[in-house]
Amino acid sequence: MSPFLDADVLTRLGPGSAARFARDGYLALPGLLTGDGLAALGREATGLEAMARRRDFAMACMDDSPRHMTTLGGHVISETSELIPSLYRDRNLIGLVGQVAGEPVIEVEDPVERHVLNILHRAGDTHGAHTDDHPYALVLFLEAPKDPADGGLVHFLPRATSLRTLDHGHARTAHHHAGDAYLLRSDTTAHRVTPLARPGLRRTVLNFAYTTPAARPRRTPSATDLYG
Ligand SMILES: O=C(O)CCC(=O)C(=O)O
Ligand SMILES: [Fe+2]
Repeated sequence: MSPFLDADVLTRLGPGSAARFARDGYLALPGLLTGDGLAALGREATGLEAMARRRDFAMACMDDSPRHMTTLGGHVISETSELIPSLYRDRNLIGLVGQVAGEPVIEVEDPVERHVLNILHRAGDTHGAHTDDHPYALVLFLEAPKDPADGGLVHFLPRATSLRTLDHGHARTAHHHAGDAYLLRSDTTAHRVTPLARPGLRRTVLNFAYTTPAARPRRTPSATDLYG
């Protein structure tokens, strides 16, 4: 395992992680990044932020849900960073994702979508409701508000029939700290990130997308809208 990842995260979680993921469409992976991993990826993200672009729009293909955030697509990340693409390809990390997913997973070919950087850094910044084009998303937290009352929570509903169902009842929210991660069944779980509650807060994540040999990616304009 890379020195930047805690190889024992699934052991710490105990048995039943794959079953919980299948039921919830979500599994928290607290402390997946080691202290060294968080520091190195944090430095990398700080360097990349200068190249990232501000986005403020409603995404038409996702029920006009809001995007108020700064993003950088995988194609630009690959030109600048060795660390992020090599961590994305890490065989042990891909093995861990497959263990939780309950099926072997593979890298996404699309250079834009495979690994992206999302930064919320202004009051009200939010990554609105959507589903992803690829089946699995591993989200790594580099910065996050410490207090759940400050927002930046993941709000999600597995097996969602529409994005609107996120607002009705059974959806869950989850709070994470820097160094944590979660795995999401991201093509069928409606999800969003709740707005940052006040100025002075930051929430920075890397999203690693994975697929399966059998999956046929949905082709929505969402990645081009947000990272193109
Ligand atoms: O920031 C998050 O927790 C979710 C990111 C996400 O949904 C995405 O990049 O597609
Ligand atoms: Fe997503």
